[in-house]
Amino acid sequence: MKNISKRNNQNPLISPKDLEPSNENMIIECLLNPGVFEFNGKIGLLVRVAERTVQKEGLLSVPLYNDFGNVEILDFNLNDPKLDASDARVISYDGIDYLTTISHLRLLFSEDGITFKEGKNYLSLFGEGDYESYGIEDCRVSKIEDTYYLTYTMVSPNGVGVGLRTTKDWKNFEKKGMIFSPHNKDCAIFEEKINGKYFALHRPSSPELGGNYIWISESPDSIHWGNHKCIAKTRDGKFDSKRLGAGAAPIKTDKGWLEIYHGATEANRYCLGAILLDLEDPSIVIARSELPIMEPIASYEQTGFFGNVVFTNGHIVDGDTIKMYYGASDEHVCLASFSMNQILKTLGQ
Ligand code: MAN
Repeated sequence: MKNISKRNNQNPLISPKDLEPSNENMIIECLLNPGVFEFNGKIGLLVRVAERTVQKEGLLSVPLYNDFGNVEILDFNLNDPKLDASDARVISYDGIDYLTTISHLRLLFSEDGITFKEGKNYLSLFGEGDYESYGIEDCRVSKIEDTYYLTYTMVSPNGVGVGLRTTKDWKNFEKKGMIFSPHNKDCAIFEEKINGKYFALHRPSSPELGGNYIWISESPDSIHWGNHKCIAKTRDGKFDSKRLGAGAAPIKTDKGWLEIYHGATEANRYCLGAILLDLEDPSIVIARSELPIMEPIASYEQTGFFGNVVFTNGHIVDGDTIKMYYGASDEHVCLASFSMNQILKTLGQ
């Protein structure tokens, strides 16, 4: 069964033109991949805002944060043979990679889950320090007791790792530093402890031997992680043949922990699949999608900043319904819903 998701008919819900850039030198290129949470009776999105410097004719300009946290601009001549600009997300010049955009995270709130406004009196979250100098991306929000755990991608010339910040009120944040060192991303912490321990899904990359696989790890305190186990690998000829990574925190069902994840092919086509993990020992995989539960088929998912992408890292669960927020073409924030039971049926449950 394919595409069992129901897209909201107001999609895309939020697009780059809907928000103001963080300063006058920047333009918002993409709004994507929100972390999702409930707070004070509202639905909150922690949206990734990817900004680019204003482009000049014949040049390709990329933003960088200097040591003082200010944006600097590097210009490359578009005709320079040392420049490889074939991927909209990252360029390479003379063997060195640069991001075309820098991302920060912005808080939006909604009463109905469809119309979102920027939270007044709430600050955006920016990259801070040496390990976030190219920005912060794709935050998962997990709530355990009264604390929200924000796991996000830290990007810097040192590599791509997973950062953790926590908050109780979305105004005061505690920085816990890097919890998974490079290269690692797509980290979601389970929303309850299992046998007294925190669990997290994450995605290290091992290019020579191994690949871009989903791993699970446990921790006594959410900061120090161990007992790493690889639970889901790429599969030749399937929608997740090149890379895969966890979405938001897994959903507890009576059949197991249900995780919606993204899988991409060699051609960078990003689809969503599901995986079911054992309730007592979530390193045991009970079932996994053979076919995607959602594919990029809407026009706004096929064409955009980086086309053919549906990517999720946030949802709200309401009875049997999963209201899933997702990035379409790395450019817009969209909403689709799933029946949990229908997903479980595709997994033979
Ligand atoms: C990577 C990340 C995501 C992005 C996808 C698709 O997984 O950079 O943020 O949405 O690629 O481009």
